[in-house]
Amino acid sequence: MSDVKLLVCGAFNEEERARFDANYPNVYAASPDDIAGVDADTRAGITAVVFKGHAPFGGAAMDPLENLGLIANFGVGYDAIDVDAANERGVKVTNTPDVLNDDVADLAVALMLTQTRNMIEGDNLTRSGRWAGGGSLPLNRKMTGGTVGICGLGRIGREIADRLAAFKMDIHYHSRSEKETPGWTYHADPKSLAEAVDWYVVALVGGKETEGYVSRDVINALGKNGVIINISRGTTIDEEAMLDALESGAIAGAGLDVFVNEPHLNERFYDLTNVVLQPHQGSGTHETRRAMAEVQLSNVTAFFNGDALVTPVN
Ligand code: 8YV
Repeated sequence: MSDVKLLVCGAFNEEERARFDANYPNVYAASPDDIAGVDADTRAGITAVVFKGHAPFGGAAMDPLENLGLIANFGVGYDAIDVDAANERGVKVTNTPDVLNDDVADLAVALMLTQTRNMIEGDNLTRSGRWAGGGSLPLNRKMTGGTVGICGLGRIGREIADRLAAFKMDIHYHSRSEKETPGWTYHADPKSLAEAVDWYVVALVGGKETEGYVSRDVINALGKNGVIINISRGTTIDEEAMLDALESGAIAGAGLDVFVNEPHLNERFYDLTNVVLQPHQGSGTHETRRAMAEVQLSNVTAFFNGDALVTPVN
């Protein structure tokens, strides 16, 4: 059996790969589907996988690793990993919570402002010379003092709400249970939240449980002043229903960092002028990605040393 115990799987950048190399001899697979292609002797020695990305990591990708004990995910959301399949095989899964809350919350606020103040068109108008030629940007809507709903008041949702409180917004939220807040309004269901607000920020966890949670009914309840912001997973929203509402003017707009079939977007998005689209960059700063890598590596080290995992999910 080879002495390589770590398999690196996914689109890690050079710095991230170098960090693994400096700590543990490892073997690389571009995606979970490529794991079976690693030579059998090396596979037999693998006990831990570090994973980055959103490609499905199911039981079929775990089975070629007969001694696998850990999948350490790079990201707080681990919906790509089939945790039931991991449980059945006695495989532990870890994630990287908390260290990315600030960046994802910052991006949510940036999406709100960019969409509401039509900043992409403002940039185009300015750099194209159309402003100098007499063009002007139509007036937009004020965000400060508006009414916002956070769908999912977890760690990231809370950071978003805290930021929006500084914008003097009237904050409403929906989550499984009522939370302790500085007087924010609780809604027991996502539709009642939509009826009460103009900005609707989706900060749910991904996975089967929340698939289509923001349904057609919820989207339509938002009304023609409604703006949807999504920094969670594309799957949490009925995307076709959202596109229908954006095209018909049933809602005012959207700011989106995540999509159902990303990076391959539904082409209907490209013709819309009332949306701001981002390439799933919520946690994408040097500082945060470094912190995520450290949490991921600390789980691997704990596992190899036989210590308690730092951020286990199962
Ligand atoms: C990704 C994310 O991990 O943490 C999450 O759940 O979606 C992101 O931070 C990152 O894009 C790398 O895939």
